[in-house]
Amino acid sequence: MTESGDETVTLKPLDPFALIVDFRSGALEPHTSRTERRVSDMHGAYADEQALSQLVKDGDPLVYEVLQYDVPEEVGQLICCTTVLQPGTVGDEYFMTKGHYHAARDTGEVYLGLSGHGYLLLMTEDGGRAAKSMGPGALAYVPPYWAHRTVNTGEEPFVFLAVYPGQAGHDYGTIEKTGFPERVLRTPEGVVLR
Ligand code: S6P
Ligand code: ZN
Repeated sequence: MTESGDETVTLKPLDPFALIVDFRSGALEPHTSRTERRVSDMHGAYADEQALSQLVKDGDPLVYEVLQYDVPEEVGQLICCTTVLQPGTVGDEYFMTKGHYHAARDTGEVYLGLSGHGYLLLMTEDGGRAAKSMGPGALAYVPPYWAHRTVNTGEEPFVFLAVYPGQAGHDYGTIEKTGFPERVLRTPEGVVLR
């Protein structure tokens, strides 16, 4: 138990552990949870809703999965997980994650690129925006208060490791309403952020 000011935080004991991350595939062993998002989970995220509906009819492909070894969602804990974001497009927009603010806005996050290539898009509620190119070895810092979304601009899965505070939580609703300022598009001239 630790005390800081008026707050008393109780940490449940958790044994140290070591996991194996396969940098190429993103496999995390062991893991205790796996979340998958298919095209049908992404309604409203892409500009071309018609292209999205067609993809759903054509087999509803996997867009990404998140593998995690769960720890208590509490102050003091760190959550580690891998994301495997498949290559592909909806219309001319590259496959991407839903994107979120942390429900506890004052929590940051670290991303480490493991394989494949893409972008990390970031924004704040008061108009801040940023885009960071991601590839193997890229270490990106998501400061507190910044929403974040990743986009796969390559031909192979874009795989990264994320580490974030246990109490962070996820707010998807705000992004569903506002979207991100940039879309990442496949064009004849190459990748364009618009
Ligand atoms: C969690 C962290 C990542 C994402 C994952 C999927 O805070 O940022 O693990 O959850 O990349 O993205 P999203 O936006 O669907 O949670
Ligand atoms: Zn996050």
